[in-house]
Amino acid sequence: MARAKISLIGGGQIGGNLALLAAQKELGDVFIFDIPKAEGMVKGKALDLMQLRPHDGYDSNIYGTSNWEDLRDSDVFIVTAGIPRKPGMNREDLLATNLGIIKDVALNIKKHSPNAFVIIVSNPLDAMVYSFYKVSEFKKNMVVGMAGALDSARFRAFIAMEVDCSVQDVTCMVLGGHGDTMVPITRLGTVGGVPIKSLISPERLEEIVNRTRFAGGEIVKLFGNGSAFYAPAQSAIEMAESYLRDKKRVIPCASFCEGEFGINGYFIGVPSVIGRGGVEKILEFDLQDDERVALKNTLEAVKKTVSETQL
Ligand code: A3D
Repeated sequence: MARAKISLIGGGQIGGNLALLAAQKELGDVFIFDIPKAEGMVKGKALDLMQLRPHDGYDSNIYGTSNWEDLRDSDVFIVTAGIPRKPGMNREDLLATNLGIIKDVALNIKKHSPNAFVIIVSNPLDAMVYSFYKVSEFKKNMVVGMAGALDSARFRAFIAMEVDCSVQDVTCMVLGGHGDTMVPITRLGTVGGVPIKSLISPERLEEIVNRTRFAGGEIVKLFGNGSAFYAPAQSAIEMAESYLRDKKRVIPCASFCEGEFGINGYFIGVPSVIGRGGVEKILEFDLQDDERVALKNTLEAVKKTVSETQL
């Protein structure tokens, strides 16, 4: 059986880590793509990763390129092309620059790999994934945005830090857009099956929810230049792995809704089953009134950013 071909569009901070994780998990051969000006950088990263192979013993090949032809017939694309945030910027401030980039990327992916599964990471996420979908005209199940996986991982990490327990036993999900209006569903969070609401006071839980909402910004401020990359990379790899290995993991991600949770015609963070069919289904459940209001609020924020893409 041929190895899967994984193409990473953008070989910056997240792109480099995606390559490392994809190779270490032997998901397939990895192509790191960037603009011609950055071709030396991605070729260098690829070579460095090839030389890491004897330590880890993985057999994936890693290539760097700025030639779309090399990406022909890829199985999966993970798109991080664009610029990241600087302190004081919100994700929407990236819209104009990253929109131009995503349109170019969408047309090239459509031309070279029309059957691929595409995971968008570039910000502002909800608008980027929507633009990619519209320009590429891919089927809705083959395009997805990475955000909920990261937001949920951040929420889980903070809960584990608070309870002082293994993060493995913390289950929580964050729905909605990838911005300050995201919706952590605290009601369904558990630690080893015990509801988090029985372990953490409402006031403290509210602080944790707020830290989760602004977790990306907290890191941007600490870095001073650029945004988080380790956890974002791992979140996208989890989604790629679920597709390539048909694991059917349930991952909160920005999927195209057609009536689910009362949302129509937008990509928004919802619990999604990812398997060989791409986003195979969305797991819908009854929301409480406050959650419904919060989801409506986040949808308005997504609609506003999407409307600015003028597609
Ligand atoms: P960075 O290290 O700057 O890498 C971006 C790369 O994209 C650079 O190497 C650029 O040269 C490259 N690039 C620019 N234009 C093109 C193009 N047309 N084709 C191919 N490559 C191009 O940024 P990063 O890796 O830290 O972040 C990448 C993106 O992910 C940014 O938009 C971030 O805001 C976003 N991000 C999203 C999340 C989510 O949870 C959704 C989290 C963290 C970062």
